[in-house]
Amino acid sequence: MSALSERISIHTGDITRLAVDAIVNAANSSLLGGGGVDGAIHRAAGPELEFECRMLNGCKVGEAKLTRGYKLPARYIIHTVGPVWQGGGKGESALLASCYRRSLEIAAAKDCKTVAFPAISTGIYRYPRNEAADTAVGTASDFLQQNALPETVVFCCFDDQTAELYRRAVARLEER
Ligand code: AR6
Repeated sequence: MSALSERISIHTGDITRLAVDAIVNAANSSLLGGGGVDGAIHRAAGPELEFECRMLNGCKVGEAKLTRGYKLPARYIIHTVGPVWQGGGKGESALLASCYRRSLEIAAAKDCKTVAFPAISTGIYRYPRNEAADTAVGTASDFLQQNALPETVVFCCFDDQTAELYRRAVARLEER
């Protein structure tokens, strides 16, 4: 087992249930809630989350901002805004990589040992799942190789097919 595969874990299930130091939210630039995983996180965290989010003045695509986790088992929520897929020629891949990198930087600055990510942009924002998994795993792995924290990155997939894409993305990276 390489150090990399020991520090990346792939989980199938609901990210709001994970008792980790921080979960990442696939938000929109208003940070005031929405559908998908964002809606689930706001429902599970409770109304105080939106109250804190209102003070943050939104968030740019590719950037990330931190709040408390409120009623979630996770201590923090890192809200990031993924790109809307527009065919791939509008810098989507660099913006998606930036979401992962900025979220990991914030997690490290808060001493988070374990951080869980959903598959950012692959739902309502229509980013192709396979390409998104490659970017997620590649960016996280670069970060882990250069930083001691977080110790572990969890990719929390909502279904088994997505989890399988992540397993293959990790395997491709380890073959290199
Ligand atoms: N746990 C883990 N993953 C989940 C969960 C959950 N509870 N619920 C959905 N997913 P999406 P986006 C998966 O649409 O594409 C919101 O309205 C889902 O299967 O939540 O970045 C925001 O406010 C998919 O793989 O986020 C924005 O407006 C992944 O999470 C917009 O949607 C991301 O799907 C963001 O769109």
